[in-house]
Amino acid sequence: MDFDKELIRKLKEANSVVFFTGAGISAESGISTFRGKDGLWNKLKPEELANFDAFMRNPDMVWEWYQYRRNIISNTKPNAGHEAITKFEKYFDVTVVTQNVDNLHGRAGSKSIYELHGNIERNFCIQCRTFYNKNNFNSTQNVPKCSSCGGMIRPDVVWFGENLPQDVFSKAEQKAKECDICFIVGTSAVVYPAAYIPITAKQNGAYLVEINIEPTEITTSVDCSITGKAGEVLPELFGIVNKLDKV
Ligand code: BV8
Ligand code: ZN
Repeated sequence: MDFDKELIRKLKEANSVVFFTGAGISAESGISTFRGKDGLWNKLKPEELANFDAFMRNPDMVWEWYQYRRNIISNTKPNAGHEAITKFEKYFDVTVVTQNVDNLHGRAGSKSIYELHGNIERNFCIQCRTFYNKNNFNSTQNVPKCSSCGGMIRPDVVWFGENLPQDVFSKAEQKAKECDICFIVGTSAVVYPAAYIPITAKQNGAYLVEINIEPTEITTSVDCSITGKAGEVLPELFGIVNKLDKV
């Protein structure tokens, strides 16, 4: 794979790097994306499942959907794309800002991760906010009740119409403002305010690099667009960096 000379020059100089990721980086782990041809949102409407009103209307159906996704995620593992990002930590101050709730960056061992849309392995009571991790409910198909107040338990993910965790978002935004290079990996960049992260990086002088199998909403604003699978491009790119005499 041939990489743009300017990108190599930027990698030589850079210290801090942000990886802004979406469902595409987990596609090679067998987790379907949202908008791709077999994407989740093609079969099911986000407003019917990934929002609070839908949960209150039919908690068991929404819970069952998250149990179905958890089951897929727990039977898969991080791929070469997730792993390559951990290796970049050898030469750069790396920050992962992800929209993914699948915890695969965490399982790959990335040290600095900001989960903008939460994590499907965590749950909390909607009444008293007691937290429960996934192992408490492996097999329960119906929405479980809180042992301290009897309230319904929901996945700790951000649903449409819900605010992102403010502290997580503002820290991620700060990292975007400080980074030298921002990689945009496997995202259609249409969900807000998450999609402001690469724009904020650009506005603060970062070099934007997109890695995707097809053009997206943000392709016209990036400095370097690499067409390919994240699990193939990122290990190759790390191979190049490894040969650069970066200390
Ligand atoms: C909010 C968790 C304040 C749940 C998710 C401004 C403008 C327009 C709309 C809005 C706006 N501000 C707010 C909105 C509304 C809404 C929004 O953005 N709507 C969009 C659809 C227009 N935003 C919200 O509701 C947010 N909250 O704004 O609160 C507020 C409060 C009250 C009233 C108003 C506002 C909350 C949004 C978070 C929702 N939760 N996930 C769950 O997972 O169940 S979003 C979910 O969908 C993901 O987290 C992710 O963010 C998004 C999916 O996007 P991607 O990850 O990019 O996946 P996608 O399939 O689209 O693309 C995959 C890409 O990978 C493709 O490009 C494909 O080509 C590529 N690819 C595939 N394979 C590979 C690959 N690339 C590389 N390698 C491969 N192998
Ligand atoms: Zn409770």
